[in-house]
Amino acid sequence: MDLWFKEIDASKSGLTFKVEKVLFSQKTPFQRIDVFETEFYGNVLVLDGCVQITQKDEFVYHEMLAHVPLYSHPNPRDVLIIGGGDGGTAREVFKHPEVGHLDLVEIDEVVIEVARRYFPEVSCELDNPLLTILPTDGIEFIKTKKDAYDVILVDSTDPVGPAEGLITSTFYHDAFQALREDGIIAVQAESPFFYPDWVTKIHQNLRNVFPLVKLYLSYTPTYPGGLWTFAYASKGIDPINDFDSSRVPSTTSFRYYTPSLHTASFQLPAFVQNLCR
Ligand code: AG3
Repeated sequence: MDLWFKEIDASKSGLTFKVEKVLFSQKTPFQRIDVFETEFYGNVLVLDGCVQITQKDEFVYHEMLAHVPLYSHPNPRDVLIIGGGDGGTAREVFKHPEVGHLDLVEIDEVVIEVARRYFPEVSCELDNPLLTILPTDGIEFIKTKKDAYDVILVDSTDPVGPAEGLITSTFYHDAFQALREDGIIAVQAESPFFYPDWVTKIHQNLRNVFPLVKLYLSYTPTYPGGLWTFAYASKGIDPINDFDSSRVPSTTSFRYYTPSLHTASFQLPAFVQNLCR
C-alpha cells in the first residue's frame, strides 16, 4: 500500500505523510476528525484536513503554549484552556504544582474520546481530579466568567469555522474580564510564513484590549512552515523582565522548554516583527 496524506496550506504548498493505517475517520457536528498511523511521526490527529498533533513532535507546541505564561505568572492557581481536547496542554499545566484547578472547554467531545484512544501519552492527565472538562463553546463560556482565572490558554485549530471567533477583539475583551488583575493569556497564533495576516490580526486584536502583548516562537516540523507563533498578552506581567527562572525546577520532564528558551523565544526575526506593528 502506498497511501499518503497531504495538507495543503494557503493553496500554495504542503506537508505530506506516508500513512501506514487509517485508524479513525468521522464527521462530527463540528468538523471531520481523522487519525492516521505513520511510521515516522507515530499517530497523527487531523481536524478538517489540518494536522493538530503527532506523537513525535506534539511536545514542542504544548510545552511552549503552557510553560511560557505559567512560569511568567508568580502564582498560577486557576487556569482555563479553550480547545485543547487532546489533553496535551492540560498535561503540561499539571506540571505546575501551584495549579489548584483547571477548566478545559472543548466544543467537540469526539476529540477527547479520540485522544484517549489513540494518544494515551497526550491525554494522560484528562482524568486528573483537579480538571473539569466542559463540553461547550469557549466563546460563550468565557462571557460568563469574571475575575476567575490567573492564566488562560487558547489551544485552538486555525481560526476558521467554530474557531474564527477566538481571534476577535470581542473574545479577547471577554478573556480580559475573565482574568484576575495579574492575569495572562497565551494563544496559538499561527504560521508567519503561510498565514501572516492571521498573525497580524491576532496581535492587533489583543493590543486593542491588553496593555502588554508580545509574540514568541517555536519550531514544529508538522505545522505549515515549521516556524510557529504564539501570542502572550497580560494586564502587566512582562514575560521577560518579570520572569524568575528560579521557579523552573532544575529537574523537569521538559523536552523543548528551558528557562533560556523562555526569554529567547521572544526574539523575533525581522519579518515577524513586521507582522506586529
Ligand atoms: N492546535 C494548533 C494547530 C494548528 C495547525 N494548523 C494547521 N495544521 N494548518 C493544535 C492543537 C494541539 N493541542
